Amino acid sequence: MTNQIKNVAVIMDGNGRWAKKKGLPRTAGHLQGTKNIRNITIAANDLGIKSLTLYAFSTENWKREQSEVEYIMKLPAQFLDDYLEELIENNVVIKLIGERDRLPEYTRKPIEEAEARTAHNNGIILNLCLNYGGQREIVLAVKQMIADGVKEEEVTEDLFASYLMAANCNPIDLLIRTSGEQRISNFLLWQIAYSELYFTDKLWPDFTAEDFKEAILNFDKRERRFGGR
Ligand code: V0D
Repeated sequence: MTNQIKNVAVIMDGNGRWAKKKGLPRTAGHLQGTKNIRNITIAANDLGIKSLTLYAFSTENWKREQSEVEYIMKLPAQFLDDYLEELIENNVVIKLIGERDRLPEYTRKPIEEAEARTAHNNGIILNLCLNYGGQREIVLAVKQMIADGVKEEEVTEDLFASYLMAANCNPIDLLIRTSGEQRISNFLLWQIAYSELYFTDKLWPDFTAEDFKEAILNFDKRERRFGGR
């Protein structure tokens, strides 16, 4: 039923608010959000979705308090410590999308090891966008095309797309944003040209596999009604 869905993207918003509601420090919300990445990845894989693209950190977030940023940057290593073996058993492929060179070693290294260990898997592709910005991605693509001496008449949508950081990330069929905000916030821009958009008030740590399935069902209904594109 859902086999036409290739790529679902999610803006995982509301971790800080989740913690505040519970009287916990913001970091507790981020930790809970990390656990939910595991749940939603397994759910999406079970639904036969080809790839799940998650926005975990935007350049704007760098302005947050340094202790919070440090905590967040340690989450990838913790996530992989806790769940990599299980994700491998589920055939998940892990990929990092973003400016890697500006990530601290303790963040980048475990992710690159996970990429290497999962590259040959044939299950869902889990794209983790980290130190990623949609406008930055477009600027970097233009710079590289100029550096490569691409000629004006050679520039096409396909060539341009091949220069994007998220080049091997399929077009997004469905973009979900949790926590009530109805904005793109400099997440994928080029790749959402034909996406359906789905907004929910649920905070990311409260967004369950059931909620995810509901979003997918809603997408299927829209596709059946309008035939897509
Ligand atoms: C914080 C909600 C897992 C969003 C989820 C540094 C806010 C929890 C990862 C992760 C973050 C990244 C790469 C990877 C494996 C896991 C993660 C960040 C934030 C940005 F290969 N959770 N998580 N990355 N949060």
